Amino acid sequence: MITALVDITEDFPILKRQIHGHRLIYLDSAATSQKPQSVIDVLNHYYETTNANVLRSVHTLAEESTLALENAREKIAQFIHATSPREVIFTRGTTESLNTIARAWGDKFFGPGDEIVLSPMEHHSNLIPWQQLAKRTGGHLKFIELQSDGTITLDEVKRQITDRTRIVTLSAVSNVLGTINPVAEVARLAHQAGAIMVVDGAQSVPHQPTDVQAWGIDFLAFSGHKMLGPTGIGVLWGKEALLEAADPVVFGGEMIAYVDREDATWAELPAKFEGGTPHIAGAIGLGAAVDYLTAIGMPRVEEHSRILAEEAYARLANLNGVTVYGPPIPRTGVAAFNITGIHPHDVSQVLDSQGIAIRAGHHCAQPLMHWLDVGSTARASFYLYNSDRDIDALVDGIEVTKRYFNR
Ligand code: 7TS
Repeated sequence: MITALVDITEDFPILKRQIHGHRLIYLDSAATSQKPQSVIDVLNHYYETTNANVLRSVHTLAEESTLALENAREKIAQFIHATSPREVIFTRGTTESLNTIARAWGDKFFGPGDEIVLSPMEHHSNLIPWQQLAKRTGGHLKFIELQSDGTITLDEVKRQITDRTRIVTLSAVSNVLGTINPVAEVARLAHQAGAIMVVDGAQSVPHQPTDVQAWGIDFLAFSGHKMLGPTGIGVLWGKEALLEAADPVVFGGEMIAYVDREDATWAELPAKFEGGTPHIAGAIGLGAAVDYLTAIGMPRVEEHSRILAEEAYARLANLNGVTVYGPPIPRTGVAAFNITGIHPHDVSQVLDSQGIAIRAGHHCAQPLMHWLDVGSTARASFYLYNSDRDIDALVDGIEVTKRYFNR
């Protein structure tokens, strides 16, 4: 019996909703997670009591607001084991973080003939910014070919890295296959070749402990909304020396040291990369999400997410006419599948009629869909408020769907 972690479903008010007369079974956390009451309360409390712009005015609200923002930054720095909060840049999310790295570091240090090594399982957010960087500079993309189960081997990584490789980038966890990639080992190979290692942590930071120093990586991107926080807030973490060396990409208020009519100089980190008014409430809400996850303990969250994803794989793979993608074990967070002869959108719709929310589509990973030789898949994804009761419901729901379409 896999229960939701310490019966925390009570903490998530949305899980009390009924959908088409059924208990909501939310299996779409890889798209966005639900939010605990403590995060919702912190957002309300901020707007009710503290709201003011940060880093500029000298009045009580402005000072409290700035303190709350910096307090959140500090918590997030500790959560990912950053050396300093100066390395934590607030962005809108993983997508903006990865685009920022490609612009800020890439446009300065990547040149003609240089190579970016990445995998075909990347989300478009960790592919298109590199395609565009290569186009702007005359560089190339090289792909780490996948094993048949959707994993990568270090031998294949070694095969793709050359002395022209300047950037190696990988999602720590695939949003479709659930594959857990060996980012620390790949970072070592990248560094041996003199390349930097960029990690897309959108699906890993919510589900497993993150230690950027132990991993030995250079940049990490992740989103607040997939880890119990608000939408519109995310993080770009980078090693301080690399962030110092890189150029800002958003110019305007609060990111400068000095401005005259013709030119400007840049503020210290992290302000250099945070031009304009940040999503203050969002950052504070993400701090509250980090508090919530830390109180439970990320090792427990990791175990829970893995057990659910592996259990889901095993149960779905046992059903007639159902194909599940990615490695059976180890995996985390997701189980993408297809039912023979039924379009994933139809699967999703029939499941929705039973209160079950999943995602169907290409999951912003079209090259991976080509590799799988499918147009799209259905995908159930799990988080700490799910239990094996939800997998039971999914399995029953799939059987209902098959009967509905006479399969
Ligand atoms: N990278 C990965 C691995 C992701 O799974 C996602 C979002 C992103 C980047 C982009 O994150 P964003 O917050 O900037 O949008 N993945 C998904 C998904 O799997 N279903 O909906 C969004």
